[in-house]
Amino acid sequence: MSQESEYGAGQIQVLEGLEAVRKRPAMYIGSTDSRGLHHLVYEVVDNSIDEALAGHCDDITVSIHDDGSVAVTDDGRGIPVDTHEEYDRPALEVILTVLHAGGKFDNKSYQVSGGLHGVGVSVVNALSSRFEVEVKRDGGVFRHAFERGEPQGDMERVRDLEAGEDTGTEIRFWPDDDIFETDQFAFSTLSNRLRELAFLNSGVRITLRDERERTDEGDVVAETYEYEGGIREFVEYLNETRSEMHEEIIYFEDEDENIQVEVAMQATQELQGSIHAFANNINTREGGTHLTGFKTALTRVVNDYANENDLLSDLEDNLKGEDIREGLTAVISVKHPDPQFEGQTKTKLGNSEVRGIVESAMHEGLGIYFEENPDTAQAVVMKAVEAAKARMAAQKAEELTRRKSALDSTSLPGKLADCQTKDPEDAELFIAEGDSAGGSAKQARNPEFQAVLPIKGKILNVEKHRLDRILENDEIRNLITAIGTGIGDEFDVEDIRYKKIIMATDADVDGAHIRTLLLTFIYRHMRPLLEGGYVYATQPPLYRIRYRGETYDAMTDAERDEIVAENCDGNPTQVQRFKGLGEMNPEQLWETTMNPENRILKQITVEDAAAADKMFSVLMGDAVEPRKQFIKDNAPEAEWIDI
Ligand code: 0RA
Repeated sequence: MSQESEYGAGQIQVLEGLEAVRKRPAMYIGSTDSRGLHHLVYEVVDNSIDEALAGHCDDITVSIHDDGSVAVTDDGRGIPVDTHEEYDRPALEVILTVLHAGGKFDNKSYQVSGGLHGVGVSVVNALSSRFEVEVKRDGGVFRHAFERGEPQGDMERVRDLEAGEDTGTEIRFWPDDDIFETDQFAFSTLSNRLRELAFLNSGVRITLRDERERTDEGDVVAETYEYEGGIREFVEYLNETRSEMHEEIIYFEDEDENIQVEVAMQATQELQGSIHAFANNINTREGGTHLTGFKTALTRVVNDYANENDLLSDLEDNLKGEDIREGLTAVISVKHPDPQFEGQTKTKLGNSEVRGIVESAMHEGLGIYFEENPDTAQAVVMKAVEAAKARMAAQKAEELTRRKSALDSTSLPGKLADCQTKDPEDAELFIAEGDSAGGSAKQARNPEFQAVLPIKGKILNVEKHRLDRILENDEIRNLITAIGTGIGDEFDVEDIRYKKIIMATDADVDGAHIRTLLLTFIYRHMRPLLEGGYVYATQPPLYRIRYRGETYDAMTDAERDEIVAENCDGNPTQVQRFKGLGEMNPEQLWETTMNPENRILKQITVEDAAAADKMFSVLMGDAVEPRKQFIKDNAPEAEWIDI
């Protein structure tokens, strides 16, 4: 074959590759909603993190621009710009236009990141209406631009590198609005993930700049994350508002078969544990072999210590894992040359050899720590003994079992106005705040597929009580029975009765508080509901505006002003302010909040379990100052619990 036709064949392959990405974007980035949009940023940042892990980069900046684009800059080696032999094009162009081409270029011993979908930066290019790259390397500055993945002209060398000028890569992309349902980048979503990456990769400095916002002093809003202490500082951060049982963070690391293992942990007085496992920087939400190894060793080391020191005389049995994990904050991070991800959402680490490596690292590390710190060891054991006693007391009185089976029973709560359909796919449950909103909602609903459960006032703060107490609460029991799945270990999503569980609370402080209480409970005891995307909050409008026989709803003051100016010639017939759901008549409630045609629902997701954990412990814990600060810093997000 001649050079020319070979080149032609290469080009065709290029086009096919990116065409496929644009045809089925969800196959490559998971979804085209807000999650998918943010995934584009992570995909680019992952490449910079790989440079950092290979030891060539320590500074990464992510900038959200006010023209809808995001730029990621790093001080790595720069994407190669020499000619790629197979394609006879600059390597830079091949890497950005051929699926999975990136990996072929580097002879890294392993690529640690690569993202959950691990698809490479060419996918970001394919899904961007415009994509610009600037590379500093080989003594020059090179630029190239693309539109929907197609090169616009040739790569250009724009100038020489100046003496002492650093190498690196800058990628700026404009997500294609033909592909994505939203174009809004959320600072809090990006900051949570970038902070997490900085914790997981100690020494890398990551800056997030929001060019859309200015501080009171007129500066660009920016945060920098850099943690020399790595996951030790992650645990400190998670425990900021928890009361810890020992000063220093327990930390150890190990490497075996080219697999790196790091564990950081600290016991707290709280009831909720907060254990997070990562593999190659990916939050392995479904757990896996690293988490199993950690749990097995933890249970064994603590029981061995307790037995050797005669600390279990009050108990008939050894401590259970759950007793020991009560109040424990831990981060487990492994880096593996060839990670296997399994499970429904591909967030479960499958590599079987990891289990033993984590288990023995943990056995040795924690064993040594206990020997050297007998006071802490003693305190940890005593706390677990308390947890075990509470667990057994509840069991002995048959409380827990009786309540749990009562929850399984088919008798639905009397306050529930159930819907006619028994198909969870179509069924919706409105959890309405207070009896008056509940009453209105019962009148307003479409009983074919909409059920209503009124809940009274404030429900129990589950952050503060063990399960036996939580199950004494009527409101919570009604909720569990209505949803049908059970809770905790007994949770089974197969038994779900409604695939939309909608919190209908007022748009005021009380409403936000109740929503947070409900979400805390769901997060702690029915988390798969959040992970499955079954939990929603209503977003009722704040104003209804009438003009010349038309009605308009406004969610904010600004929206009201806009409608008055643009649709009502500045002179509306009526502007009605809705104070709460309970004050709407059933017809208004149906039109604004329940009718699937008009209503606005906000799906509540847990993008990031560590951030969610932190948020719930801050929002629902004892410490007042951090809570005030958190709400101040996260006002819109905290209000909507946008995790
Ligand atoms: C391929 C090979 C090499 C580096 C990169 C890609 C690279 C990609 C990105 C994306 C963002 N920043 C990046 N930095 C580097 C290795 C090149 C070499 O051996 O010098």
